[in-house]
Amino acid sequence: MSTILIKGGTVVTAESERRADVLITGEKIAAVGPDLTAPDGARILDAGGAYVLPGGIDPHTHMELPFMGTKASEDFFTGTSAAAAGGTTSIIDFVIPGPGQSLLDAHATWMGWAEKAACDYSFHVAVTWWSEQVSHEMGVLAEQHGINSFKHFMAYKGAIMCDDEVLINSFMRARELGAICTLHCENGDLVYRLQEEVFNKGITGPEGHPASRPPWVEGEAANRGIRIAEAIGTPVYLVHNSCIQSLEAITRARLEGQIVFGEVLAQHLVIDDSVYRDPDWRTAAHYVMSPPFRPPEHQPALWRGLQSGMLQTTATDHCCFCTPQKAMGREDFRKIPNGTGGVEDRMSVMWEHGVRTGRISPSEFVALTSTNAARIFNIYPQKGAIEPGADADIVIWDPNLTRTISVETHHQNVDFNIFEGMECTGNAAVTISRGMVVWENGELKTERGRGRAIHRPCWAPYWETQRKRNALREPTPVAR
Ligand code: URQ
Ligand code: ZN
Ligand code: ZN
Repeated sequence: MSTILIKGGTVVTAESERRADVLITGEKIAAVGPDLTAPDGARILDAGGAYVLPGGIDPHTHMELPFMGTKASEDFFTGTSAAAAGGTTSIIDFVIPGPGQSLLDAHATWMGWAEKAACDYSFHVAVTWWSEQVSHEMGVLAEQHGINSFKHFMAYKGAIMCDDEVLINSFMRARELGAICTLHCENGDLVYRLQEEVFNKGITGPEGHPASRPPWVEGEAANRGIRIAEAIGTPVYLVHNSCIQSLEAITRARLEGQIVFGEVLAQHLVIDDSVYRDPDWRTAAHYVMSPPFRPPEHQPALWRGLQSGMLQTTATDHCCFCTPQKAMGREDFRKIPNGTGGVEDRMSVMWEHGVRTGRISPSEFVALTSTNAARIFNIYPQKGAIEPGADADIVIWDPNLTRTISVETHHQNVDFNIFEGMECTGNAAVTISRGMVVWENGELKTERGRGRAIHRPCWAPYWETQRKRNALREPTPVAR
């Protein structure tokens, strides 16, 4: 069994920073403490002057997703390898059955695709239709396959969109199972009509995309999803919050004691809607994703959401389509496959624009890139922790290591990079996945198929507070 001793680093957890060594035996962390001695035969990694962090967890990716008539260009091996190059050692991806398709069949299909993964993975399973069969299969997934989160798209009318009836049925079933509901919050009916209106005005280019899904379309769905969850008493997690309006909906609910979690994508924190005004159609189309990039004033609000604890996680929604795929919408922005990448860059971007600017501390960085997602999706301390018994998913983070993000050097399987040219100081020097060095000296050492599915039990302690808090809350006063 291999042994690694990480010497001389500063261990950073969501709670503290301290000088400590980390001893890894096999796939697990064996000891954490000052001046540990290396057993015979141990490999020594010098972390002097560097931080030692829990491996990043990206709770929102879409490797090889079939979507909008094509398929995302990143697969589970190349995507988890690129993730490792950036310090991320676990992903939570999505099983997205088509309407009428068995959730169990879809889960088996995605599990087959994920067998090639280089690092660990899990799935949110989407509920895109409703029947007794769906209800039954949610139970099988929760009880036998370690699925504790079910996804709901409130957008994408005519494809995978849930109406309120499906939301209500699914939320009630999730409550029975002790599962959490995750939500893509855009009013899909509104988007559909606004797209038609914009297109019929002759706006056919990528600039039509943000014009047809303004922030209040996201804010309406965020509030509606939260209120349905409140009425039913189900914990809820809103993915890719991009604007002030959804943040306000989350903040209000959390201040009322409801258990609502919010995610923000690294790209929404640093890229604004000016990208859609690029004269080169291809460049503008590269940034077509939903929710779209917003006017710059939304970014400081999202950072405040992270600083205040109203938003708890960062992700990437890594869903890559190459330029020829984006060109499917050359004459009609509604046909541009929605999605952008970033699984390799999230942690560098968060360090550069978060820690180095002073917006967040190193401990908050760990919470936002790893530990909070582990706690919310009930895989802590197996993941997201540096303590004996935890999986040895660790990053030696060199705060002085610089890199310029570029398609020329990235490991993602896509022909552009939305952060092109961004200079980042602070990067992963060494990434370890369950005790194996998968990235060091700028070189990937991942092994196809070494990744494992992470079992995520229901009834997370985090969510149990939901019911206690609801019970404690004052009954809504009867209108006088
Ligand atoms: O909506 C999502 O999260 C998937 C389909 C990726 N695409 C996107 O534009 N966000
Ligand atoms: Zn989405
Ligand atoms: Zn997504």
